[in-house]
Amino acid sequence: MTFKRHTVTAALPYANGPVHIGHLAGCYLPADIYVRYLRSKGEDVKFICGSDEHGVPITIKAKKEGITPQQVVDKYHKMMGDSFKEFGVSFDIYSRTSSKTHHETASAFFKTLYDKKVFVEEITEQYFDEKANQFLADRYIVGTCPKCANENAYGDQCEKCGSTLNATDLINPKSTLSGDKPVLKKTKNWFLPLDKMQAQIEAYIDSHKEWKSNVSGQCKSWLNAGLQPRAMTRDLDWGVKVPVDGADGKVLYVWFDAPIGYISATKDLTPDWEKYWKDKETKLVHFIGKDNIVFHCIIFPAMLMAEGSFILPENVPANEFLNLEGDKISTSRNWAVWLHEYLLEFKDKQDVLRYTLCANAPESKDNDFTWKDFQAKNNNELVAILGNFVNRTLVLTHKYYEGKVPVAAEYNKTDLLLLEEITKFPAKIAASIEQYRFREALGELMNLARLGNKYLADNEPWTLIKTDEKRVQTIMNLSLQISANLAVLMEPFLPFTSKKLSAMLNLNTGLKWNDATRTDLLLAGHQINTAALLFDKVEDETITAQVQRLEDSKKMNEEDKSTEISQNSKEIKTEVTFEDFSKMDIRIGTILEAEKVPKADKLLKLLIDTGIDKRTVVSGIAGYYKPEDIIGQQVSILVNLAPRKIKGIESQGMILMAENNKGELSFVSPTKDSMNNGGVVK
Ligand code: B3M
Ligand code: ZN
Repeated sequence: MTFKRHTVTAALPYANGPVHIGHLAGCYLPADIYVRYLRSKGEDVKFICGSDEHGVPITIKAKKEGITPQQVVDKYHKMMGDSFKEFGVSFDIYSRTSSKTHHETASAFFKTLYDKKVFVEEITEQYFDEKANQFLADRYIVGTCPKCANENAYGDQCEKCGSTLNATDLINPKSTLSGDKPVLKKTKNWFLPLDKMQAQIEAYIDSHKEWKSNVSGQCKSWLNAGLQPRAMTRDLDWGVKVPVDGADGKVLYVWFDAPIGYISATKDLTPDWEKYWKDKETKLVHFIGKDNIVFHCIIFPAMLMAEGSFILPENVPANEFLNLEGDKISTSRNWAVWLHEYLLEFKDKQDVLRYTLCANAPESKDNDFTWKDFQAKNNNELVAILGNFVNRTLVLTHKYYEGKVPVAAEYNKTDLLLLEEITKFPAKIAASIEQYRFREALGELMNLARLGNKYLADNEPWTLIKTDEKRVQTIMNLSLQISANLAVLMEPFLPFTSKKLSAMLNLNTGLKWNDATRTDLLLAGHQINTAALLFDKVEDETITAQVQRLEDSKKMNEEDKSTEISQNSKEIKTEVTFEDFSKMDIRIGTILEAEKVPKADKLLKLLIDTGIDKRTVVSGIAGYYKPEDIIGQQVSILVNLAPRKIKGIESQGMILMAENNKGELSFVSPTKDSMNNGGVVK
């Protein structure tokens, strides 16, 4: 089936943190390559994205930072939008789900299904926090996993054993809001009866045998397990209000509203939006990461089917995950390469990261990003193959012909073979892109540069120039044609370099994909511009610095864990005897000196007069106290704690701190000035 137009979406990222390379490799980069290719083919395409601003992750982040959910999403929406743009991700619109259009669209969509009596209303018992006076989303409940006894399992999942859980499965459930045991309370919600739609959804999935195997595999396993009704509303106050009577204090389930975000973003983009969502001749493709498969392949299609007037996704090319230096990317552990930081540190090197991430894309299995590999891809491929070929061609053209394209007088057998080869590339690369095999496509692009390099090396125009000027003209003409074709074909992958090269070649703007089947894009006599290097080497120091930064965050995490001051808890620790307690020698001391520990945000190095001696203690209080403010402060210090090294400094003891339920710290110190250093705390 051929299509008249394309709607391409990339998953709406949660606006609760900046973009990292895992996001890029997972969906934004392949989606961008696909869309740029379609545009180059002259297709009618809309590329849709925006921030997902609802859902529990946002409210959790807000609580953590002590700001409102709106402040969280405002901050990250701007940050993500800016860095996508600078990286060359060419969305036609980057919208957001807190927009008015979205609230109206999602709300109307729900109302349509409600009026069609699609939903099943059900009263269930949900956990409620009486102190916080609110129902608890799964992520706000922790307890013991019934399968593996992990004490910190969430209401929806145990991260230790990987089981999917219901909040009511947890043993000893606790609300993370108040720390109290939540109570079960009845509440009404609206369910999408996926069980009744099983056959319809199965038929839809079955009709798409061409989907990637990682995608259809996940769909099959959901279908085999039997689809269950799923609540499309939640008892929460952040999100799109449920637009029916008797639904106060409820919002749409974030996975109901978020995919509708694609539709509302298209509405914000063009008054013609319906063409892109309701016309059978439109091809709808969703680029996502593997954790979003079920929502895009089963739940969203089910919603669209139930509504009735929309087309269904034609393909959902999901990628697996990208790891970093052998370890899972993690925001909380700061184990990531952040896009905004990369863009600052590697100015004008967007294409190097685009190249590395595409060449290493986790298309069929999880894959690893390493800085060493980044360096190797840059130095051995971009510089040594692509950059080298183009540079030799342009420099020689300037040297021999003052930058004017020479006439190809006559072709010999090698030339004719080469000409034939060149014309095949657009179709080869296109075939891979159309099957969402971007690594393979990029490999083919590089093969064209390799072909050019080999042609130059085999024919040695720099030697021939002394004996056969005519021949050199042909060689240089052909090399220039290859360079021009490269400029066109690399655009989806390396848009910045394509622009640079096109400018150097003084190439017609507006060339399309199929123009690269020609071998006469540069006419004889055409003047090219000054040559500059397309890529420069990435030096060892640069890579070492990046690896060091990651090492530092790993160390920091380990130290954070060991110096972490235990959270407030209602539970009393295991009983100890008086003997146990009296083993601890706690004294009054005075802080004599205080300074920050380099490269450790939370740590201060203190010199303390204990009345017995003067000793160094490393303490995790830098978030609460400035060094200069605590000189002279009296403290309680445990003096017989075994010394240990923190950040290379030997810490000889521990000062006692009180912590309130906001995590704020205060010294435990005597209230009478007359208490002398060395005085015993008992
Ligand atoms: N925000 C999940 C994620 O960022 C979710 C995607 C929504 S796509 C409609 O992984
Ligand atoms: Zn478990």
